[in-house]
Amino acid sequence: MAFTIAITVCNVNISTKATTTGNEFVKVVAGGGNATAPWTVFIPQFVTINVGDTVEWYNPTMGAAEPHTITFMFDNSTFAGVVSPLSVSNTTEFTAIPPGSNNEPILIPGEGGTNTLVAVNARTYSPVTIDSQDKVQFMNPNANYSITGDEKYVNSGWILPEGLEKQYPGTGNTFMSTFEKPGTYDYLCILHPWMVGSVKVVG
Ligand SMILES: [Cu+2]
Repeated sequence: MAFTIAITVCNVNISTKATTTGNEFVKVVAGGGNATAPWTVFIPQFVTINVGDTVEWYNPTMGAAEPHTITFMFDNSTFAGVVSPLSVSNTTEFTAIPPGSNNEPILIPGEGGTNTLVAVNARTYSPVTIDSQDKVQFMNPNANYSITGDEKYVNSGWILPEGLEKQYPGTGNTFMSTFEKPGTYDYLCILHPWMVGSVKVVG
């Protein structure tokens, strides 16, 4: 049964396409399904818009805090891994959210008081951009960002179904982007790298 559902999603994914005529607003679903069978697709997968149009991604998964990201890695050197080992000289007490849940950080003691904390890479978790000069700029959750086409990296951060973002502080429900330059903008979900989409911007 699950296999049949996957095939159906795949068909929708390939055949659906939104086309605008200018200054419009296009919605794209990031994920979907439910707790039993969450989808890992963007629908429509391919959108064609005009310069100045805005795309909004949102996560309609029902009853499951399954996160997705909308991530543009324009420059291969900006590939971002989800898991991030970090060297820390001072440690403190880490408390799981919610308290008592089955969750704790990996903390590996090292020599000379330097420890390694294995954490989630903030540049995959939070909305952030890296511009052509390598300047890193974090944004608030539910970011609304105009892509100029000169960036190296644009990430929505984790997008969760409305209300469920509270389980992951600092995450949001939507990501909006206005496209200022013609071109083809491929993106993926960092958490499910087979989950890919593309925005074609025509002038
Ligand atoms: Cu995903």
